[in-house]
This record gives sequence, structure tokens and C-alpha cells, in this order.
Amino acid sequence: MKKRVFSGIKPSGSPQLGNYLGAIRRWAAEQDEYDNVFCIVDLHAITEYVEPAELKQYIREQTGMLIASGIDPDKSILFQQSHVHEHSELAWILNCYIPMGWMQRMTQYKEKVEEQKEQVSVGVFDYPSLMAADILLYDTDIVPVGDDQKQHVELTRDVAQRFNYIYGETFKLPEPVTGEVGARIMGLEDPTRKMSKSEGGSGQSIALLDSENVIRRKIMRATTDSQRDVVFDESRPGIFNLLTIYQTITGESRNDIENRFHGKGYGDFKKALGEVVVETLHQVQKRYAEITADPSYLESILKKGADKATPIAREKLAQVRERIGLG
Ligand code: ATP
Ligand code: LTN
Repeated sequence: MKKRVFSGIKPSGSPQLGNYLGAIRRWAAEQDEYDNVFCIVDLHAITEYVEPAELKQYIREQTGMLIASGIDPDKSILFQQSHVHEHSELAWILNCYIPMGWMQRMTQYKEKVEEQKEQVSVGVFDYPSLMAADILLYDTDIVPVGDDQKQHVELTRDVAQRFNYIYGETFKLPEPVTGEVGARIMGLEDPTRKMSKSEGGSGQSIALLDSENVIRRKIMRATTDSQRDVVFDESRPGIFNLLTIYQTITGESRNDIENRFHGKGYGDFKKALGEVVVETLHQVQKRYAEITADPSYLESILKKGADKATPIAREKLAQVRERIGLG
């Protein structure tokens, strides 16, 4: 039997290069090895305000991008979180087994509190519980995530263990798996913050749907430093990040890349990087345009995905309810 993979992506903005290199591309490449469940986590997206029309659009973009990047909806289950009500019900149940202290230690939550203070929503605080529900409903073995999400998967394991301890074996303990290269693509303007869909100015991230010119321009303007050598030096976060993007896309070794750009300056390297990124995204964009030409196609995919996910989630939730005494 194949191991089950579960992963989620938030429709909180237009998908960006970090999502593609750190997550989507790998999900697609490893699709045949696993039994996959990919979820557009719309209930996670609303933990921070999104305009309703934009949310709809982002859900479409995210779904279209996954398919354009090679996720095959006949091989993998691809669905929208809120279509399967069991996710929110299990999240509530798990809430009752998660101590406040565990949640208060979550880095992502702490960062949001720093920005938003008391205005931070209860949804942001409770986010990891819903994420744990997503994962645990499907007897997940592996959760491929970027570095930023590891802590949430650890919390998922902790609450699963606690529940199993009280009520007997119910949940499988998932393993977080991060790629070695590309697990954390940083922003172009501020390379000390990660590239993200929802944060930073428009020059911070490369959207997967950015035009060729915009991609080239953003890369040419990316923050570097006053040195010249194109080398992987972690103390120079700007050029280090650009080199990491290059390495992730081409799969070449650091040595080979440094040799290629030996004696050349940042400008030459940025031009080459622009070409590589444009080339990669061109394929995805072409496929995306084909998929979205039929407006009902994505809806029908999500409907089919929910039909496949629901019986799995329903069975697990019924077991949980029974164990607790709600059944
Ligand atoms: P947001 O800006 O709303 O926080 P995000 O762009 O960080 O969104 P998510 O939807 O939270 O993206 O994450 C989808 C997947 O992409 C996750 O597996 C996440 O770890 C990965 N990911 C997100 N940003 C990066 C990044 N900069 N580098 C590598 N992987 C990333
Ligand atoms: N929190 C994740 C998105 C997410 C997820 C999940 C990832 C929600 N539920 C379940 C893996 C498994 C994020 O921000 N990237």
C-alpha cells in the first residue's frame, strides 16, 4: 500500500514562486509514489480578511495552478476544505484536547500578534487545530511542507498522541517532510522575510501568473549588496536567496553554479536567473490558460474531489465521535 500524503495551500493571494518551488512542484513530481490528498484550505484563508470576490478568484487560481503544475485530479484527491464539513467539526473536537500553552508557542501566531496585537483573530490562534484536523482525518503518513509549517505538524502529532492515549489508537501520527533545497524561498525586496502570497509589496514575490517582463524586472531589482562575487554566502541573504532559486530550478550543484558565474557580476547572474524563472513558469502559465478557458472545469474538479474526500473524512470522524461518547 502506498503511503498517504496530505498537504494544503491557502487561497490567501495569488500563488507565488515559493509555493511552487517549495511545495507544488514537489507534490506533482512525487505524485505516483504516494496516495495523495491536496486541499485548498479556504477556511484557513479567512483567518485574515479577504474580499469575497478575491477569495473566489484565489480559490480558482490555486486549483488551476495545482493542475497546471502537474497535479492530476484523477490520480490525486484535490478538493476545497469547506466542502467537507468534517474538517471544522474535528477542529472543534481537537480544540478541547490542545492546551493553550501549546498554541501560544506557535511561531506563526506569535508573529501575527506582534503585527496585529489584540486585533489578531481567534481564527489565527486556532489555525493549527484546523490544520491538525485536516491531516488527521485522512490517516496521513507524510505532510510535505515548507520549513514554516513544521511546528504545526509537530503540534498535530502531539494532539494525536494525547487523544490516542486517552481513547485508544485512533489517529495515525504524521511526519513532516521538507525538501532540502527550496524549503524556504525568501522575498526579493527583503530577503530576511519569506516570499509569501499575502505579505510584502508586489516586488517581494514573483506571482506564478506574472508576465515575463514583470518577472525579469522584479529579479533585476531584487535587493543584493555592494559586493560582486556570485557565491553561496549565507551572510549575504539577497544573493544567497537568488542563487538558491537558481539551484532549486536547475538542480545543479552549488559548485557548478559558482563556477559558471565566476568573474561575472550580479547583473549577469540576475539576467540568467530571469531567463530560468521565465522558462519554468512559461510552461505552467500555458497550461493554466488552457485549463481556465472552460469556466466550469475547475468547479467540476473540486466537486469530484469533495466526493472522494468526504467518505474518508466521515468515517474517521464517526470513529472519533464514538470514542468520545458523542456517537
Ligand atoms: P501566506 O502568505 O498566506 O502565508 P504562503 O505563500 O506562505 O501564504 P501557504 O499557502 O501558507 O503559502 O503555503 C503553501 C505551501 O507553500 C506550504 O507547503 C508552504 O510551506 C509553502 N511555502 C510558502 N511560502 C514558501 C516559501 N517562501 N518558500 C518555500 N515554500 C513556501
Ligand atoms: N498551514 C498551511 C496550510 C495548511 C496545511 C494543512 C498544510 C492547512 N492545512 C494541512 C499541510 C497540511 C500553510 O500555511 N502552508
